[in-house]
Amino acid sequence: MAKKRAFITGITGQDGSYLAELLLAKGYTVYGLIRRSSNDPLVRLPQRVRKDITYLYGNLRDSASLRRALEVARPDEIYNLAAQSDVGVSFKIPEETFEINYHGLGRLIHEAVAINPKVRIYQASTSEMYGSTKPPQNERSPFNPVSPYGEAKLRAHEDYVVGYRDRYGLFICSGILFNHESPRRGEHFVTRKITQSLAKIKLGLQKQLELGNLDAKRDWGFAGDYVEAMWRMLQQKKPVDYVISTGETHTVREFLAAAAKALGMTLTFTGKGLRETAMDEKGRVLVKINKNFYRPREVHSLRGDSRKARKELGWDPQVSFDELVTMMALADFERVRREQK
Ligand code: F7E
Repeated sequence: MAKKRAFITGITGQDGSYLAELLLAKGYTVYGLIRRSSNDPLVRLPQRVRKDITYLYGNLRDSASLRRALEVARPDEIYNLAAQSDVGVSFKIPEETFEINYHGLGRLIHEAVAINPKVRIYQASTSEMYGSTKPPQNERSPFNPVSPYGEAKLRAHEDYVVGYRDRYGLFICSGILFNHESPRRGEHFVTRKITQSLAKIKLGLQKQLELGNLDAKRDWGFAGDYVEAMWRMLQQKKPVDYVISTGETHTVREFLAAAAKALGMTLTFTGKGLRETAMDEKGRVLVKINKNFYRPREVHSLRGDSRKARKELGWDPQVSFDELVTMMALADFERVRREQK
């Protein structure tokens, strides 16, 4: 049988790198869309995987570039992981966020279907679409996004995933993924920001860490587990949308305390709101609140109910919250220590 061909947008990100590894291990030929840039776009991809991927230049703002890349890749499966994925930043660049996260999907579908009407498409949808909906959130919960990011992703889901599937019978589905993290997570997301800064503090390279809202609750899973669910969705007989989550929720404060513990530090929290601080055993203030890291509107509490995926896809998260935090904290500690030498 001919090898299956997969096309991944966003291959240079955390999820793209884990998904590429998974698909290569399953015997796929993997094509990755990358933007032309002066920095090395492949930094997050482990060396052993880099050489097995065919990179094609293009981006979601440019239909002609997508067409050219897709004509080379001729994929059986497309995973649309490229996005302006920073929720806080989306308040500052709402048009650009819509351009990529909404119109980008439209362009990708039009070009892909013109080449192969039977192509299977996975769309990276998100728990941010739930916004102010109270937890637990599942496939039947109402969507109430509170950020330009959440709104753009919701419109893409409703117009292109649900809309095109119903109207044109395309094989396209959304994975509604709750937060998923790893040592490869981008450094501006709160989990990596915490583990990287604590590693530097522990090694005497940084004095303090500044954060925003510590009360926000997130359902954090391991990205390596979540890409398995993406693949399973495209192997189903019919395209169906699924919530992918652990079902457990923790505050940012809990993540911070657990990461400190993994590095042998005990944090004591005092004060409230903007005056809250976290001190170490010696009374040194390691964490302060900076109002600039608060968002104009916040998603206060997310906890996904992924029973449908567990039942129909046979998918289960393998890494617990404590294992995830420890994995990230130790990976950053080792990396910072290595780079220091
Ligand atoms: O924020 C709070 C912040 O930026 C988590 C993206 O992958 O997951 C991610 O979106 C929480 C928020 O992720 C800081 O206010 C406090 O409540 O790590 P985050 P996110 O916004 O949940 C979803 C599923 C996606 O789809 C997105 O693409 O942490 N927080 N202090 C902070 N957040 C950041 N970034 N930095 C802080 O200093």
